Amino acid sequence: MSVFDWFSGADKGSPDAPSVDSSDKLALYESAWCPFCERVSRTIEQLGLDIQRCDTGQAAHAQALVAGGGKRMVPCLRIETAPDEYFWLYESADIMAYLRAHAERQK
Ligand SMILES: N[C@@H](CCC(=O)N[C@@H](CS)C(=O)NCC(=O)O)C(=O)O
Repeated sequence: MSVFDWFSGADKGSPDAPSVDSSDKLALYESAWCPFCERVSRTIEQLGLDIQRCDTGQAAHAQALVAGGGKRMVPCLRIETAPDEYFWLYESADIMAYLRAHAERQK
C-alpha cells in the first residue's frame, strides 16, 4: 500500500469482515483525541452514513471494546453478524475500505 493509499484509505480492506444489510448493525468505537478515528469519522461524513458512535472515554464503551474485540485500540468497527454476535474490525484503513464498500452496497 502506498502512502497515498494509506491517507485516502484506498486499500482493499479486511477480506474476512462480514458485510451487513444495514448501517444499524455497525458501531464505531473511537476516542476524541485519536487522529486515526478522525480519518474514519471524515469518511463516515463523506459517505453520509448514519452509524452508532461509541466514545471509549466512557468506561462502559472501553470495557465493551476490550471484552469484545480483545484490544483497547481505537478506532474499531463493531459489525453485528447475528443478534448479540459481533465481528470487531480494527485498523483505520481497513475500516474506511469496509465503509466505502458498505456505502456502495446501500445504493
Ligand atoms: N494502525 C492503527 C493505529 C491506531 C492507534 O494507534 N490508535 C491509538 C489511538 S490514536 C490507540 O488506540 N492506542 C491505544 C492502544 O493501542 O491500546 C490504525 O490505523 O487504526
